[in-house]
Amino acid sequence: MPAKAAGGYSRAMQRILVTGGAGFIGCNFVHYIMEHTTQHVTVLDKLTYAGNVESLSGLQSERFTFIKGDICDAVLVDELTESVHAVVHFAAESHNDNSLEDPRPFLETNLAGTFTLIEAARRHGKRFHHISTDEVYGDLALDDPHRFTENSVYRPTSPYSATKAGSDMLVRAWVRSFGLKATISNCSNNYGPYQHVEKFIPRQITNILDGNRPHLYGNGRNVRDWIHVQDHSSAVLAILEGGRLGETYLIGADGERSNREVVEMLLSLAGQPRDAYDLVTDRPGHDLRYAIDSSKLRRELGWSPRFPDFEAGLADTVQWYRDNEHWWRPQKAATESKYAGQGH
Ligand code: NAD
Ligand code: TDX
Repeated sequence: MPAKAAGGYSRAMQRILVTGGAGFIGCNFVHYIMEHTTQHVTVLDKLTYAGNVESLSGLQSERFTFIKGDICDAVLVDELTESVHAVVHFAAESHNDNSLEDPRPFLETNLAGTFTLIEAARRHGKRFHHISTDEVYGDLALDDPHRFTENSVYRPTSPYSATKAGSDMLVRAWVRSFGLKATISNCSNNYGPYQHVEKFIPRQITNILDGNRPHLYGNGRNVRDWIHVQDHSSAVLAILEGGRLGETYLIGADGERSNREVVEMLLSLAGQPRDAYDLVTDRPGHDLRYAIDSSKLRRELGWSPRFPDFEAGLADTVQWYRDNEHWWRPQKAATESKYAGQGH
């Protein structure tokens, strides 16, 4: 994408629209913005199975508005986009396993929803930040010395990552064709509070808390590059404030661990034998390894992670799930029965 002058956003701007703000990363970002800026935040969220308004409880009401709605609703999106200075777009169907069962909602939300938002942003000349994932680059061999960079080739492998890749391409095309004032970030795997129990780390934490054995897909050697969700939030704010329009920034915190290592750490934290897990049928098309080189973000914007110690962050996350059973308990049984139906 062509680089344009930095800016298009400052903390002096008073209103931002956050899509998907009742989901895992979106709600953590909303809490971060409320704490670190004086802005008014409007959340637009459809409250799918993955959204939970409880994750937003306790926010100052005069600086915060919640709207239940769909990012594919062009009339609503147009009205909300007109009323803010910037749009930060987190809303998505986000779980790979679900995309293998039923890809259609991924096409609707991730492609048609993003299209609806960028059309509104370009009509009203608003700053737009698109949240994406490292999965658009496919996977790496375990011994590949390279990591993903902003110049890596797009090679998505799942219905989820294909629709995220498509949404990135739409944003890039709107920048070039219509001068959309956009930036894109592609982040690695997030962990931390408020993550749905369908995802790997919360699923295994809550299995252990329930006295059940963690489930590792395949041989457990797949590698993910973990970043604390608060570090994702600080990176997105840094890009909004200083990122060059039209540019893509990769976000990562050098947190590569195999799934097996993560489960062993969780079992150790629970005082259980490190091998008290089960290997289960692998995910079809399971990406082997993701790894992010975030040096562009660090060099250009001076960003660095504030939670680089994965073991410490994981222990805090375990404690959060211990302390907040009321938040995750209502989703647990339905999630496990869905997995059981899928053969896990
Ligand atoms: P999530 O599934 O926890 O939350 C998604 C939110 O979007 C939910 O609140 C849901 O209700 C809402 N939503 C879904 N469809 C909608 C629609 N049509 N209209 C309005 N709202 C809708 O997802 P997450 O893990 O918080 O991911 C947020 C974003 O970050 C996604 O774009 C994802 O691709 C990206 N991302 C996630 C990770 C990760 O590790 N989880 C890593 C990199 C990038
Ligand atoms: O029970 C499990 N056992 C297991 O071994 C689950 C749910 C997962 N896994 C493995 C699959 C992956 O190798 O753990 C790893 C992480 O799985 P997920 O939490 O499903 O995440 P992943 O597929 O890596 O995708 C995540 O990171 C990138 C997010 O869900 C995406 O939204 C994001 O784009």
